[in-house]
Amino acid sequence: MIEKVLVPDVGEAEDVEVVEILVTVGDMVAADDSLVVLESDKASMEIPSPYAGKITGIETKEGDQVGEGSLLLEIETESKTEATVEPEPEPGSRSEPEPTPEPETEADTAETTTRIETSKVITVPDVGDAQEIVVAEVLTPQGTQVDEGESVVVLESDKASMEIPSDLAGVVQEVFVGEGDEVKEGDPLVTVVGRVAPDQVNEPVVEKTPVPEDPEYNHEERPADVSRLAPLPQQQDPAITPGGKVHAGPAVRKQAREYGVDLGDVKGSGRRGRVLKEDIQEYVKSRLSRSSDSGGLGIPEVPEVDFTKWGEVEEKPLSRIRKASARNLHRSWLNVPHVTQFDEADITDLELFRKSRNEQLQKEGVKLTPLAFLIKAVVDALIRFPQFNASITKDYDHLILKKYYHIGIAVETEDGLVVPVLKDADSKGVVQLANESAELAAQARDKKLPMDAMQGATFTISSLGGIGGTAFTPIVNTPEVAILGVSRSKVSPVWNGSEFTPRTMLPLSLSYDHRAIDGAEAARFTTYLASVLTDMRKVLM
Ligand code: CAO
Repeated sequence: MIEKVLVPDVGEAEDVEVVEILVTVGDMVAADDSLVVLESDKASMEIPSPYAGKITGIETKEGDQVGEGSLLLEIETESKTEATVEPEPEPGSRSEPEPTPEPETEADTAETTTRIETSKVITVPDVGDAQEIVVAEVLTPQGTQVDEGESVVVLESDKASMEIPSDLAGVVQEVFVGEGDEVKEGDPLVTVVGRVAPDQVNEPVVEKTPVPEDPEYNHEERPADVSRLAPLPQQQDPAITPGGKVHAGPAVRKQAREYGVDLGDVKGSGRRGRVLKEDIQEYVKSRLSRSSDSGGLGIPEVPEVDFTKWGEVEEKPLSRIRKASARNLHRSWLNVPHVTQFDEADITDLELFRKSRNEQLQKEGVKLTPLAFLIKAVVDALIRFPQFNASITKDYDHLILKKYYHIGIAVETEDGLVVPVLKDADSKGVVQLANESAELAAQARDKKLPMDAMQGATFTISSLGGIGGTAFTPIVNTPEVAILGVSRSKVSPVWNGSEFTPRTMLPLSLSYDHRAIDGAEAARFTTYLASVLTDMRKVLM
């Protein structure tokens, strides 16, 4: 029996990249053997084989961008019966195999000769519970030739981007919307004129182009992005198509809009000139360096230096995780006005308690480090100071206060920094927090973190306490608004009003987004957090 292996639920990630294919056609695999490595900008995950058997087909290749439901490969399992019901890949998934064309019959030929011209209005489909849908991009201006299934418009809601395909091959006769327009289910987007078999004319096809009822609507004013209709000037680089049709996925289009980049100006390095996220980053970088060269306020580029002038060097490639976290850290550093608040918590009693409990718990295979108590105390402080468990809206108009407490834990791995998320930390006890954080750290180091274990954090803790140091300034893990850095505790002389006493002091470094949090609030947060760590009974109050 031939079984298909599809991309599983990849959580919030819209697209993931196939970074490695671990098998070849003809390989025998056992159930759970890793087949393919997928990577988003947040995580990498190995896709295990759901079956034991022989690899009969590989339907993807390294570098492909795939989404949930995309076909990865096929496995022949023990039973030789052909599969009758196979899971359908998601419509639109890029790895969907081409259907094998049926041999043309006489009837088919007759049908094509009697095809009639018709026009069809492509409308906004059912978009679930999305409140606001905006036209993100019109992909096919008036006059464009489109294939059946080819995307004509990109819509975007607060939850997702979606490309709307034409279900008729033909020419775009009219475009009813412009970029930035708000639309709702049923609104017309474009009209396509094409030829169909007579029996298909019963579908909701209209001969006459409807005009939307909105009296203010005037399609004369926006003839489908006129600039795109103008004949293209001679291109120096064929991969750059200003004003022309651009191949790019929704996530890339969204990123382009965020950076204010016209996709037509970007050279696509993907297959058939498809624009990738990296292309936009490169484009922005080059624009910024150009503006600084010309005396603007862009970020001045660090000049490239030939280090071999001074001695021997070795060039070591950066891992994908390191490159992805470099991008995220850079973005946060550039966008977030960071301030770091330092404090110290007296954890003398907590340490005595932790060590005494550890003796007993270690027999049960549990290891309590200060981290589990930190998570517990942080959640208590977040409940008291909700603006730290929040995100700021893009227009800087609102804080989104989250009523759940998912704590990101920065974990050092040999490939770089990974931040798995300990979900619903408010409902868990210290022992469970210790077990789960240790498990997440182990999965991160073994590259076995499921994609959804990397998402949804509301606040992050970065503990360097096991290594050393007295303080540091962690970078906010955007879109969160604060991160707690923890350094190594040490016994210090503390004045108690009459004498110096030896106390175990834990250094805390809270970096926060100054747009969302004031300095006074940050000082109150760390003071409260330190007081909880000094007397954990406070979490009971
Ligand atoms: N002060 C003193 N000792 C500490 C401590 C602290 N703040 N925190 C941990 N320790 C001790 C632990 O108790 C443990 O001691 P024993 O081995 O004697 O029992 C030892 O240090 C090692 O702890 P650990 O690091 O293995 O475990 P942890 O629970 O403290 O941390 C994790 C887990 C995943 C956070 C950590 O392993 C890690 O990866 N840290 C690096 C995070 C990082 O790179 N951050 C920088 C990101 S840039 O912002």
